[in-house]
Amino acid sequence: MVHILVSETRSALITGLTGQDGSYLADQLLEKGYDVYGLVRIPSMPTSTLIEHILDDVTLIDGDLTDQASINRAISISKPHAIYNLAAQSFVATSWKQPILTSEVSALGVVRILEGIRYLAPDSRMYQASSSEMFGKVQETPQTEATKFYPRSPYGISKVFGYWAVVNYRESYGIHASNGILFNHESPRRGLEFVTRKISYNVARIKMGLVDKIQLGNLDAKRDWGYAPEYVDMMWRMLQQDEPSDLVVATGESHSVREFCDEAFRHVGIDDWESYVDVAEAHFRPAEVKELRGDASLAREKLGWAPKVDFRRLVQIMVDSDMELLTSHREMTEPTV
Ligand code: NAP
Ligand code: G4F
Repeated sequence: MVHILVSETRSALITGLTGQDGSYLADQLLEKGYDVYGLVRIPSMPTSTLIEHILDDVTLIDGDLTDQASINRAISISKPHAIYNLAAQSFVATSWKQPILTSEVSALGVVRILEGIRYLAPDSRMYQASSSEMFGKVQETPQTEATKFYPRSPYGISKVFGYWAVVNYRESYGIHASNGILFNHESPRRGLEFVTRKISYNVARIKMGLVDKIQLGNLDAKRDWGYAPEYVDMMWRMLQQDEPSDLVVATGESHSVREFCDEAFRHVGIDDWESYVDVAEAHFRPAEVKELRGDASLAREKLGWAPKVDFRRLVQIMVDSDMELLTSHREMTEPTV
């Protein structure tokens, strides 16, 4: 069971503050009374809308996961009780195009954080954003904490490296570091390059007559999709454990990209959605992860965690939010990937 740490104001350092998870985590930690610090890449600041609403409440420290000095500086300034390492080159498709950068950030970046903790904040607790992509070409279904990894992309490989770095620093130096093995989680704050948001955003555009069609890749890929704010809550819960551990966080259900389209178009009253979708070779991957489905029994048992937002509700939340966004005339620039 969770032991909640109650004491003086606690401080948390979040890497990846400007992303989907970082922004939700900051909201939740501020709500709990933490002093929140974020390691941020300065060029992203003027454009990051996800943290606009909390800019007066958080302390931004410029830095980069490829730069040890900036990580050390961030740790020295924030004196964190908790460090959430959420920063990554997180888009799987890009990891084939930028494998070295992906490894620098998403693999070696984890070691840099751990080294910073080791020398500057050995008593702080660390959360590492590990991923179901580590299971890749799955060796069993559903996947649990005991399932063997078989990554299928440079991104997946880098996450396996980060996972083992956390385990090794825990065992070597007694650092309180945990891996959350999170399955896909989505929300209105999801980047437009990821398939769920690409669909919800374009379904809204099609409904409003702003575009005619959407181009997608493999419609048969299946994912275990959950709702991001609930997954971020689990990150915090994991750091409240007396002993660090590695836990799968998932809904236990998988659905295909095709089903996501079906639900999203149906929600806006379009039944013949196939005529609005073109399948394009450019969106297929060199090696595909066909299906991911997680078993979060251990998280449920140890931390009392269970997802509440189901697949259909998730799709509705995302489509409704994009309809609202476009109704307020805020069209976004779509990435070309
Ligand atoms: P996201 O929205 O893509 O956010 C990634 C964050 O990393 C952004 O804040 C980005 O900053 C930052 N970043 C990228 N490169 C960096 C660098 N070199 N130095 C410092 N910061 C850098 O990702 P997310 O969906 O919130 O995911 C959070 C973490 O969970 C990631 O590690 C991801 O790999 C992992 N994960 C995600 C899922 C999921 O389904 N969402 C599932 C499992 C694991 P900029 O604004 O400057 O680009
Ligand atoms: O939305 P995706 O790009 O997410 P993917 O590759 O599952 O990765 C996400 O989840 C991981 C957890 O398992 C995270 F670690 C990672 O950081 C990221 O958040 O693609 C989902 C599926 C893939 O099988 C892809 O081939 O959708 C398929 N797909 C089909 N058409 C497409 C498209 N994906 C994208 N991005 N764009 C398409 O047009």
